[in-house]
Amino acid sequence: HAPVPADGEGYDVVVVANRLPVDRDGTGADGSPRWKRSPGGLVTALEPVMQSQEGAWVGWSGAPSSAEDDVTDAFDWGGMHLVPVGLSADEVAGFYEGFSNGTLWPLYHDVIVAPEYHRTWWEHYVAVNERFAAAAAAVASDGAVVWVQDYQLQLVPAMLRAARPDLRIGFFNHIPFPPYEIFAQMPWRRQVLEGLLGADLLGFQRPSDAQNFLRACRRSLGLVPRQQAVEVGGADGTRRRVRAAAFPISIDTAAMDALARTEAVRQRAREIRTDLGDPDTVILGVDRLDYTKGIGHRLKAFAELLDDGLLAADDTVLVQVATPSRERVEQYRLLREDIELQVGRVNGAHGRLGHSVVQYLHHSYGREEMAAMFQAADVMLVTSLRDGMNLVAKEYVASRHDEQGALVLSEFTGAADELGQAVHVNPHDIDGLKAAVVQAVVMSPREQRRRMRSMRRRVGEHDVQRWAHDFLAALRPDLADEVPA
Ligand code: GDG
Repeated sequence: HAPVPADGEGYDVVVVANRLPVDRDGTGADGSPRWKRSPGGLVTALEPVMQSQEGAWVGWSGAPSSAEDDVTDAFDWGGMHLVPVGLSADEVAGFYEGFSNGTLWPLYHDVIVAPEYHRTWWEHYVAVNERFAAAAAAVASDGAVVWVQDYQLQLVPAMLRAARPDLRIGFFNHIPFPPYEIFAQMPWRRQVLEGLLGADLLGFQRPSDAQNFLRACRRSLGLVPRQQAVEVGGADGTRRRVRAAAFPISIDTAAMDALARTEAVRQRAREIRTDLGDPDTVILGVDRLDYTKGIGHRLKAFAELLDDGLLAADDTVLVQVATPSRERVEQYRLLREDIELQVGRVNGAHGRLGHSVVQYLHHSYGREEMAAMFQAADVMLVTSLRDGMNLVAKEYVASRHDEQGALVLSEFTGAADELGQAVHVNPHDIDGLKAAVVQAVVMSPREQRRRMRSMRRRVGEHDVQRWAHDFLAALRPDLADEVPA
């Protein structure tokens, strides 16, 4: 066992995530590193808990250890204690780009591209998971709650339990958990399941993900699930129950709504439409440039609608924000080439001087600009082939305080479970996708309002603060009163 920090030392709530909640923002005048909060809901969701609870966050800084801007010492930021975990350049390649993004990501997203199984990647994955577990074990107070995040760290729960049996351990999987027939491909499937089973509570996006996990436990480890849980043997011969359940993640709805209502954002939304040439219809897609998002399917449907004359090239613009992502991974380079070729073809066939039908933007934008784009869009397209949740769909809804706009939403997203009033599509069915886009484009303001109201109610009631509250309360009921819902 690892030493437990002395009484009064250590942190009562510890989050362990691949990345720290901050990004490097240059260097201060005194030579010390400057930090800015990283985008994304996880920080927002956990910040209040961390601040009220003596919280620590263990994660990688984002730079390899050899890089000049790497940090090694823990520091306090925004009311939290941040503990950097160092990764060598080889580990970034093997653990992060390799096993996390070249093996697990495609495997867990229904093998949209073929996962690669490399033993050296696995070795890096084990070694790096050990380092995260050791860092967490060193800062958690006696009996602390430790919440491990996501697929990069599936071995941490068991490693942590072995080192620190006093801890209460939770794990949340942000991406889908695949059906056993797919999961079974993985050469290290038992080790992964055993790693996860070190937790007391496993959270998934959808009930079907939790069921897939429990089925994998039965098929691979012979554990029989009962009432959403399996029993495993503890080191001391006792039995321990591990629960697996759905905790659908969400966004900071109030913050998104407030941002969208500011005059600056409303003004910018009007400007965007003017800059686009005041078309009748603005259609929007916002995704990391990732093969799970179905960007190619979307472009194909859009191009065919123009070919068929069902959308007018003069009066329609598709704005596609494709945020750069994982650019050192080969599949992502190939995807970028495919998408850019497709965009070029549509614009070549249907554009005219001074007007492109597809505005393709391979950049990332600030939050305000995103809110303005959401407000400027008549139709939002979310066509993922597989997506744990998809926060963009919820952000679109939260930013439409005018109760206008139509959301086309893939049934293969977690968000589809909650947003029943979106126009649901199977993105593989190109004719179905085309029909859904037309339905959204011609939808009456009245129907838009009816559907948007219902979706806004859902996202208003189920925000990311509630997600964190529900998970932590299920993990340790005594925390329920201390975490704002
Ligand atoms: C994983 C799962 C699950 C994107 N471009 C910009 C920007 N974004 C923001 C979006 C949204 C977030 O990034 C992306 O979240 P998604 O949920 O859409 O997708 P993943 O990145 O794949 O996230 C997913 C999620 O984890 C949480 O559990 O929902 O299923 O795959 O918030 O708005 N934000 C800014 N500029 C950009 O250019 N500011």
